[in-house]
Amino acid sequence: MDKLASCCLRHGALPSSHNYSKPYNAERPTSLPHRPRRRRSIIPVVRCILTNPNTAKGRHSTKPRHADEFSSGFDFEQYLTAHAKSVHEALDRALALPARLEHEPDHHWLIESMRYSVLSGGKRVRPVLAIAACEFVGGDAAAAAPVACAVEMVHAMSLVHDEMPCMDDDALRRGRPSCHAAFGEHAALLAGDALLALAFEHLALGYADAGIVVPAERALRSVAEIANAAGIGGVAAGQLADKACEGRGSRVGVVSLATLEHVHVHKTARLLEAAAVSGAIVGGGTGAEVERVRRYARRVGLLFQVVDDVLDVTRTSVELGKTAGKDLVADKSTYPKLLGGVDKARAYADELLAMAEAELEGVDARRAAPLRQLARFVAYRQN
Ligand code: GRG
Repeated sequence: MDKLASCCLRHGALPSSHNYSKPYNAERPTSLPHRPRRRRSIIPVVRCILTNPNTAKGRHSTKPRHADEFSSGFDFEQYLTAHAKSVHEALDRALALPARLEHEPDHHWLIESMRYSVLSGGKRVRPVLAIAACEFVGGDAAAAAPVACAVEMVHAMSLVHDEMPCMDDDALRRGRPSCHAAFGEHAALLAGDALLALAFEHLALGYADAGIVVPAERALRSVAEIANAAGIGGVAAGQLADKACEGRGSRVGVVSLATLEHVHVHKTARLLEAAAVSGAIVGGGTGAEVERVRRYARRVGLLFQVVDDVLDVTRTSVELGKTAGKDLVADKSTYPKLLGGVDKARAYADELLAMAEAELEGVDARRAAPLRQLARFVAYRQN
């Protein structure tokens, strides 16, 4: 394993000097903003890029390492689009507006703000990862449906809270006003809270509701995995560590590569890992299979963030559907900054991709194809 990659995959501890205090924004809006016009649900359309467009002439060529992969006829674009669509439909059902709320405008408003945040497109990487991992261990895609919806709800709520004025204060997400900009700050905070609660309600009831038979012990393990990834073992902890690093990016050596990795393993990678691991658990994977999936997904998760840092400085807001160049403005440490440029960060991304793919070595190529192609999609995504 490359020295840099091995260093970066050790979870660095945060220096004790980090300041975790942050101002609490207690401002109360005096009135609710205009309600946005209801839109039809957007079924995500996924464009796949499975080779590195920036290095088409071969420096970091990503030609399939296994010739049999293409001869197996696996169509990843079709796989991703079909599963993204089924997840979207399942989320739409899980967030249905009950007719009895017609006369409860505030309750209605809460559910609309949740639907707005979850059904607004997005690549659906985490749910499809859960489904692919479930199938990888021999499970049926249907068994992973509740996990797929739950991780997407947790992801969506983390975006809603991330955009709020007390966090990143961003008015744009997925090419349209972020939840707080569209529904107001109170509603956004509560939409996030309610989505987090609904994720676990859905994990508890989703199997029975859909007539899916999954042993309760497996469902319970997935609850523990996703709860840990959302909270102190992942996203919430990583976000706080990330906020503590803001304003320190331009001071050389203040934020180390180990600290940056600690932030991103928690803030970003851990939820992708939990999605895949939970998919493998409900799919009936053995202990060894689940751990193989975990190692694969941890690398894909970190890869996801390295690519995110690169996109932040190489793409426009229109291309990303969110505000580009934010890391510079917040004076954050990023992989391009700490590794010495975009090319070095891209090279690190290629290393992580190779490490993720290495976890799939020795497995039947047809069975490994969705996870392998998903890793490449994460590596070469354009937004
Ligand atoms: C989860 C309890 C809990 C709290 C949330 C605000 C917060 C605490 C965390 C922020 C986490 C965050 C926004 C991390 C960034 C991860 C990331 C790179 C998101 C972009 O994901 P994509 O590209 O988005 O998959 P789409 O729109 O495609 O779904």
